[in-house]
Amino acid sequence: MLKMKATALVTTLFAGCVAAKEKVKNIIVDTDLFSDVDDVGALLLATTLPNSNLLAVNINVPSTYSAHTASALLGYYGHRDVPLGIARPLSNETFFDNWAYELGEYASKVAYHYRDYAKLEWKDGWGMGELERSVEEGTEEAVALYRKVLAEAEDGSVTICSIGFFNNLSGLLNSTADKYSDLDGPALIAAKVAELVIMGGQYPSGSEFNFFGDSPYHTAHVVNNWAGRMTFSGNEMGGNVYSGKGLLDNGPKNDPAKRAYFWYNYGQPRESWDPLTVLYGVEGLGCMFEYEGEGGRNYVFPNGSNEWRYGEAGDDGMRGEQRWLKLKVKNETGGAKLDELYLRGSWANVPTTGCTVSEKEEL
Ligand SMILES: *[C@@H]1O[C@H](CO)[C@@H](O)[C@H](O)[C@H]1NC(C)=O
Ligand SMILES: *[C@@H]1O[C@H](CO)[C@@H](O)[C@H](O)[C@H]1NC(C)=O
Ligand SMILES: *[C@@H]1O[C@H](CO)[C@@H](O)[C@H](O)[C@H]1NC(C)=O
Ligand SMILES: *[C@@H]1O[C@H](CO)[C@@H](O)[C@H](O)[C@H]1NC(C)=O
Ligand SMILES: CC(=O)N[C@H]1CO[C@H](CO)[C@@H](O)[C@@H]1O
Repeated sequence: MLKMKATALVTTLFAGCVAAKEKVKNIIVDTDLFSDVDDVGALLLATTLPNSNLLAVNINVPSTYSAHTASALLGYYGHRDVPLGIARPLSNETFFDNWAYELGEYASKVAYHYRDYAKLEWKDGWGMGELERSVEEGTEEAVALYRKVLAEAEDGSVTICSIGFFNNLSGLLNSTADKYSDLDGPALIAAKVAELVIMGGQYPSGSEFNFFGDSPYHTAHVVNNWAGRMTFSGNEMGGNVYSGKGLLDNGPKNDPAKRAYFWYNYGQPRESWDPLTVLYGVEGLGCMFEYEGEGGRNYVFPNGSNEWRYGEAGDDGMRGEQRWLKLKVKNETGGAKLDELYLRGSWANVPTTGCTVSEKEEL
């Protein structure tokens, strides 16, 4: 009954906004799956959009729980074998909202309750030591994973969606020849990466958390030195689009993304910085987005603030095309589109066999 209702809703919404049919894209997601639930929305899209061929997920925060959560989500949404990388050294941190004292922690909960879907092992009774060892053994160091996956990909075929911090990408730029490739970081990127799509910054200028929140030097290193095509998704766009309500109201009862949204924001929708970024990364402009700032380049200051500059060819002469994204539809329409895509992805992935969380753990 509920499923039929949701399907009807999805069909109706889709009629109004049909994205241009693009070809399937090779996607790597670089996520700070930890302190905000919109990373879960983004991973739901990366694992379920028909045009997404997810090559790898890299995590740019060191929490052991982030790796277990990503592994559980990948397994649940049918991508158990997608390789997972994480920045080391690992920590046992969990998120605590000591800023607004409003938001809940979801990562350890998703990781634990959906552990049977994960490729990373989590046995009952395990403490931090075992959980950490499981991540050490079951994931790769993030920069090594970038190099491996890029080396194996077709030339010019990879879209990287950066929806968190920049340590791993900075490490990729600094990397040198290894067992995966004779090319150094910049040469490997030039050969393999079609586009780097970044959630971060404010446009045309301002200050945003992904840019300043962890290591603004790494942000500046990546944004100011990356030679290829870059597209930015700014705070002003995702911060005005709310999504998740559809999933909370009409999603499958035991869907992990639905529960993550519930645990994090107590039943309220959430800003959509990361999911919009992945949606663009996979589908391109479609009917949702348009470009701004053509002919200019983003510049990041050492404090992580950024500014769009239209200059002489000079310093930037060797750099690729850069634009920032603007919504072409109303903010509400953008949120409704995301909700519709979350519902499609989650209803298409209700496990029919094997371990179902519903039978084991009613939450
Ligand atoms: C978490 O990490 C800290 C610092 O490394 C350590 O002192 C503590 O024992 C760890 N906690 C658990 C539960 O393993
Ligand atoms: C990469 O090298 C730059 C200096 O060229 C340095 O500032 C940055 O910290 C390095 N990145 C990493 C992840 O170590
Ligand atoms: C919609 O988002 C834009 C920024 O993308 C913002 O300027 C505008 O105020 C928002 N409109 C509403 C009604 O929230
Ligand atoms: C960061 O540095 C730039 C350049 O010095 C300055 O214009 C900007 O106000 C600073 N941003 C913040 C948030 O302090
Ligand atoms: C190889 C490499 O540079 N990896 C970096 C990824 O980011 C972490 C910080 O979170 C650095 O410690 C690593 O050096």
